[in-house]
Amino acid sequence: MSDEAMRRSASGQLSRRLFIAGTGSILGAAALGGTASAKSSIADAARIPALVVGSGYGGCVAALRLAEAGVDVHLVELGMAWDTPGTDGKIFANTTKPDYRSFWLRTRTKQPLSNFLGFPLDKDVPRHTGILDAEDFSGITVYQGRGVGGGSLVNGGMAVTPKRENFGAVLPTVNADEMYGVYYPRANTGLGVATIDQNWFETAECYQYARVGRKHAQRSGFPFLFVPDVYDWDYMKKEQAGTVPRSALAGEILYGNNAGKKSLQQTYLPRIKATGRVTISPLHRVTSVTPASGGGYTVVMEQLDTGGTVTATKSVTADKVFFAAGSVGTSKLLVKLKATGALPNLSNEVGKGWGDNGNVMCGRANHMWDATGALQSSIPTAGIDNWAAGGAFAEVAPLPTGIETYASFYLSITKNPHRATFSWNPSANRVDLDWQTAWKQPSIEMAKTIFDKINAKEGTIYRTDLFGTYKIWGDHLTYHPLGGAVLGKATDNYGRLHGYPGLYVIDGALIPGNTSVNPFVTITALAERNIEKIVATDL
Ligand code: FAE
Repeated sequence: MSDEAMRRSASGQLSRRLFIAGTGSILGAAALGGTASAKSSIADAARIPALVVGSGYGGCVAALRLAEAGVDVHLVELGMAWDTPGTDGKIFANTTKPDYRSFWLRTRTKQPLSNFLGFPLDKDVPRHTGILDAEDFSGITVYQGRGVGGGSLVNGGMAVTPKRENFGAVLPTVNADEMYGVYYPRANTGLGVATIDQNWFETAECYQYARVGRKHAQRSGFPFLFVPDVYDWDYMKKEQAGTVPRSALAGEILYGNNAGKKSLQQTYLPRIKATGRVTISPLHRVTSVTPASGGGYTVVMEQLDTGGTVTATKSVTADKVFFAAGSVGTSKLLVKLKATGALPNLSNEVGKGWGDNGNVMCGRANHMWDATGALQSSIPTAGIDNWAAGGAFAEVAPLPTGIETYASFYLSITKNPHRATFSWNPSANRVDLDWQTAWKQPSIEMAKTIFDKINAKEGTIYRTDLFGTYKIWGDHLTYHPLGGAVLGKATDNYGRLHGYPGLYVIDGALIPGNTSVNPFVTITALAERNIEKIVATDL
């Protein structure tokens, strides 16, 4: 989307003409009338060549490449379309003011950073099919995006290709030469990845926090890296200059960005719509996939209203089904379908190998001479690399409160060895995950290899007020769920599910629990690799 389009979008003045021009035919027309009108969405009893479950990175890559190969695709998405302004004229809510748009079917927010200066931050909100799902399992809360565009709608856009020497541990059965020669470059181009102008970084008020983070990292001898992102850096410069409506500089991120960020809505999805071969059905939840008597698969789905109530149940027959509901969504579906007899021949590996990418958060309290700035860009742009020596890569993250906090905040990705398993719980009629909160301890130890050293060097301490009262570590959550249908185990080496020709996994469920860095570039690159093979050999 151009800067002009983003400005209009941000101020809620998106014109009908601009919108249709920008989004293509079927979905554009339907979206203007609200969400997921019957006309735009998938028809009951349809017979279709390919159905993609979920519209995050894996789902968008699959839909685009299948459509380009001449296949008609139905892309079915649990969340909303996120193309219609809300009551304040904006599509997305601000992180500092969560409202009905912010959380997936909750009546109270569950913010990752739950407290500040001793005060709890959560508040009541109307129950709505909002954008961020805080999905609770017994030992962990897994944050995920809900909507057409999946996690790209809510994430920080940090677009990191793992170091080549770490790739063997990330995807051991995949040819690294092909990934680094072809598919990582393809993913980076498709996603619009770019690195901040480092001259601008040195003076930008909104990155004072990152410069303080760099000073502290380097004084303790840690390598400090600039991290690429999908944010439009030219737009951010204009935000800082005050010439466009602010998004990253207004604290927008967790509940969506009204401008600036190149989510899948600005990259893969316009290309998908331009093929004219893809029907997108938001607010549809796939609940069952079974072999159909005449070949292909019967796919059952529920249509929801924005209160989460089921308004229709549809059943279609698809020749091929691509599971792209995210690591948790895909794993839960497959585990249920195997256990309940819908797909009994799925591999016993289904549901296994799930990890949290070693996520753990913490904050540090700086001295008064190390102010981190009242104005902070919500888009992180740098990290501290202690992976080889200590098993941790720490994002220097913002704390965009609008006031000076003297705090440095970090999301660490660590080499946590624990892997959890999803299993069907028949009495509760749900899928459980056996992760234990205590399994975060190795991640804490690895993060401490960085922050204990920095604190000792700087004479500073950890913040204890961000995740509760006197609690240092954000060890109850992950932003990066990975695994559950691991490549080469639950599937073959290209995501084909064992036992069922025509069923594929093409999302973060394929990746065995850890990518050593933020995961979406790897998810996208692996999807590009796999779909190329599937288009060439299976169509
Ligand atoms: P995903 O993007 O989650 O898409 C799955 C889609 O399937 C979702 O839209 C679901 O609503 C939908 N779905 C689920 N169940 C069903 C069903 N039954 N029927 C129909 N649809 C369904 O999957 N990663 C980075 O690399 N850099 C970052 O800076 C970063 N920051 C993050 C910040 C936050 C707050 C969060 C939550 C995540 C962040 N991530 C980041 C993680 C990243 O967004 C995530 O790895 C990818 O989005 C996963 O991509 P998938 O295609 O696997």
